[in-house]
Amino acid sequence: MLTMKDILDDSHELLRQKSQEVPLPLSKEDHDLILSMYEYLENSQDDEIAEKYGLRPGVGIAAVQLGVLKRMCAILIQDYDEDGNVIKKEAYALVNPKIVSYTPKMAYLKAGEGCLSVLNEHEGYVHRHAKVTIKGYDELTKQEVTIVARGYNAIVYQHELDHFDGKLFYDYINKDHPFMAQPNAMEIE
Ligand code: UDB
Ligand code: ZN
Repeated sequence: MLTMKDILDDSHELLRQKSQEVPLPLSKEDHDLILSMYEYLENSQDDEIAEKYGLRPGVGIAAVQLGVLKRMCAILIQDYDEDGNVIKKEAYALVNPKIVSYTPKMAYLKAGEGCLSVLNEHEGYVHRHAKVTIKGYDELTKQEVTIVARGYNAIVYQHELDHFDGKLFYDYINKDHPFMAQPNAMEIE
């Protein structure tokens, strides 16, 4: 199973390189890797397992964060009710996902972003498209998928897909005015 020691930090130059498209169907090696990435997200969101292995609770992870320059990422975004039951789950193991359209309207997380590969805090707003449509192949369901993501979910996909092109969230923070919102940008709590 993957743990924090498998995840590269941003001092590693691989994180700044471009990932390559992956041939389908996946090789056994690529299949095992993307499933273990998805499993990391599940484990990290399980309080007991996360505590036992010291996992940061992740909502997304890209292959390059494990040192593999391939355009693959896993996503696990869950909503819970007040008793802690999952009421909504968005789960994918995406191969070659691509943004096919987006709204000009922007959004940012009020609390800013972090990254499994970034240990230091980088404060400030990270503006991203408020709505994106993504196409790719999902290795969990073995089919081509079209995903329409809004708000927080849209931010997660853009953060992960940026990893494919060597981009990190803090590249987008305005150095002089980190908390200056762009006109008409939507704030997400
Ligand atoms: C994350 N996690 O996974 F509401 F179960 C962040 C880290 C960097 C803090 C681990 C996160 O937002 N977790 C979270 C939030 C919840 C419920 C829950 C877990 N990422 C993914 C990443 O680094 N991918 O490369 C950073 C996010 C910042 C904005 C979008 C992705
Ligand atoms: Zn990241």
